[in-house]
Amino acid sequence: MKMTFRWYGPNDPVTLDKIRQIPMMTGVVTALYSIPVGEVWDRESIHKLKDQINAAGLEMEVIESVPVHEDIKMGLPSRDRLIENYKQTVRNLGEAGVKVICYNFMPVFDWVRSELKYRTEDGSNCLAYSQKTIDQLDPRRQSLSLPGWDESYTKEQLAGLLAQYESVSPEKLFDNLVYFLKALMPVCEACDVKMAIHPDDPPFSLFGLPRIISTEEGIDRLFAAVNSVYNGITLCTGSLGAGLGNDLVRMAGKYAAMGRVHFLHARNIRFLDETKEGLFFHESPHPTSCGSLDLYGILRALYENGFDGYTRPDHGRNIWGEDGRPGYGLYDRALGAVYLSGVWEALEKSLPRKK
Ligand code: DNO
Repeated sequence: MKMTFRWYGPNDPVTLDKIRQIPMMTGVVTALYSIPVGEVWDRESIHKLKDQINAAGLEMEVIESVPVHEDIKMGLPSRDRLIENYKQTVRNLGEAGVKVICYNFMPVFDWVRSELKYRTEDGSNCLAYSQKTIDQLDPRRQSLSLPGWDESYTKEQLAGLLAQYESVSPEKLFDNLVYFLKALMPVCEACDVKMAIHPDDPPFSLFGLPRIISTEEGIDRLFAAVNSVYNGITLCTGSLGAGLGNDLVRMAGKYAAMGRVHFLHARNIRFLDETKEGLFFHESPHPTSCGSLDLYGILRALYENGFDGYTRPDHGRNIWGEDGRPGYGLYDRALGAVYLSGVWEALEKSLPRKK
């Protein structure tokens, strides 16, 4: 397992020097945030970023994300030109030693939470999701401020985009994803860059928009439709774990055995209401006993089935007075990294692998 840490670039208050001091940290996961979605990431900017990271003693082998333009997701005629750009970005990243690209295919919104600073009983705060709160929001009417989505849309642009999506069924979205990946695979194979789709977070439809990478069935279908090891997933435990029917230990073992888990986002969540209508969870410290997900069981299933890839501690809480970027402060993620590395060391020293 290669432990990495998400870094939001030179303006991130969690600096490379701090990340470097976390035990067993090998690299950062980052992106070129200034390039508009759909444009080619040029060699010069990629190398500049890589040099800066390498100079701090860290690697840049995983990119999160190269965002996919909405026109590709909707299957508009402009998609072919945008896919050509994406291919060139893959080539340029491959040349710079990047091995994995994490991306998602969620229409309009990336990850969605209803609360950014949910206060937990130990005095820390974290991200939380309340179905009841989300059900009261209407992005067609209100200005939303949700973490993790592009706030560069005006209210009118957002309404226009949502209207365009009314004709995009889940079937069509799936076909558009397959079209995108089939076009990309030869380049990925030639450049040895693996695509790792991030599951929908949360893993069900929101605001009437389709979501298709939410369940074991959806992932199986994608793997069958584009049957290349370069078409894999980012196993995000917190995202898939919010889907009440998802058996994460099973999925982790199965996809690791297929060699399709290219990146692990390890995070725990704690359910306070597990009904569909009242779903409420908040993010919790990473260890198994702190949340509702069996982090140990997931790591064990991955280990036993041959996973040895890139991992990062996903979202942390704000602790010790830190007021970090939602989910991405330093301290709790650092604790998470050390917990994950500790579990992994114990697995390596005590258990054989199945393959
Ligand atoms: C949230 C992240 C996501 C992820 C994208 C990948 O914390 O895991 O925003 O980066 O979905 O494209």
